[in-house]
Amino acid sequence: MTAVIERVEVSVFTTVARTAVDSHGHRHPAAAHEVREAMLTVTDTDGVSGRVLVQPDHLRPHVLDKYVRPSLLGQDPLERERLWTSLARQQRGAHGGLTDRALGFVDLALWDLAGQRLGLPVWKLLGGARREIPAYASTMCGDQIPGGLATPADFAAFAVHLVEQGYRAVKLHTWMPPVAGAPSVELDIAACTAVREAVGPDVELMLDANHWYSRTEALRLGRALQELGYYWFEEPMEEASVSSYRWLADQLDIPVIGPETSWGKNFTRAEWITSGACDILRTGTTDVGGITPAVRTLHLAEAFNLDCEVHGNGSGNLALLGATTNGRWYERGLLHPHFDFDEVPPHLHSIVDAIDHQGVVRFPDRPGLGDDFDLDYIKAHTVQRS
Ligand code: LLH
Ligand code: MG
Repeated sequence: MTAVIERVEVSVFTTVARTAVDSHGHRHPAAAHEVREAMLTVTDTDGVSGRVLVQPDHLRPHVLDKYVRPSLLGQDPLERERLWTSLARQQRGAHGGLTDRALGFVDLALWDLAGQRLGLPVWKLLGGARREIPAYASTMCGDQIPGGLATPADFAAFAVHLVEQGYRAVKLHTWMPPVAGAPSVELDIAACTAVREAVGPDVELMLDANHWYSRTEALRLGRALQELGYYWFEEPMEEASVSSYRWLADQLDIPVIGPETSWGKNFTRAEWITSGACDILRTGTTDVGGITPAVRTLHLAEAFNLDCEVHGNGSGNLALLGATTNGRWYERGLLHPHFDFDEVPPHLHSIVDAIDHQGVVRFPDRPGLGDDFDLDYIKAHTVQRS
């Protein structure tokens, strides 16, 4: 008999973090402190579970009871296309209550379940296009931390350190509010110049700046980047204004990449392509509503001869990149001189995206998404279930 979905649970547990987000959502290093994380578990009638770490604000009890459980319970967990579509079609009537991220978390759990059931890593289930990928080092945003990322010289010194570790590409996130004095086109240009001078011409460099510049500020910054031989220019302006990005891309030689944060899943990405608003498309499992629509965006971009780069780290994005050659890099980060990205947090046995000395990440052999959860730790530290 076909197994069907029997349980959908979110467990909130305590763990230890060494980063914290500021009032604008940017992550910075912090002293070790206790935080709450959450795991979504979808289990079928054969006892096979799919698991993914989630942001519980997107999967509150109301969202689980009103949308997720009615769509999933009693259904075949392997029919992801049908389940994703059924959930996505409920977004209109949910008036913002059922987010793209919520769709993404559910879809990731279903992909993990499929991998666990079939004993295969998701990147192979998706087609297996390659076994490894170069990572770019993606820095945290500029800050005011002594010896951190407070000055152009700090960015330059950190970039040299990252290249020594093996990375062949570095992406800067420069200063953004609420950091005092941010944003500043002049300071961004100074940091980008210092990094280029420090690492030389052979390292690929990218910039992800402010997200709120005006058109003229973005153009001035983009012209400086192309002089410095940067590889792409990311999210300098509000992404809802597609015509602003077309205006920018029309005037620059440096590839403009986007959108990252725009809602609207694969549909928005299609609009960016046909509007000529980007030279490289952007997707990501939590940005577009899961692996299922992210695969669609990768194939869509490919058919327009556009690269499509995947935003963000984690097992879902890694699995996606193993299924395509249309994204050239894995975004590894966010990195900072005062933060050890490779340290294994207590709720994991190992990290999914270790790099070798050439800055390359190998796709995991473990079944499912490949996360190496310490389920005993998570169970012992669970403080809430819904
Ligand atoms: O503004 C930030 O903190 C970063 O841009 C962050 O959102 C990061 O995830 C990103 O954009 N990476 O490309
Ligand atoms: Mg970005």
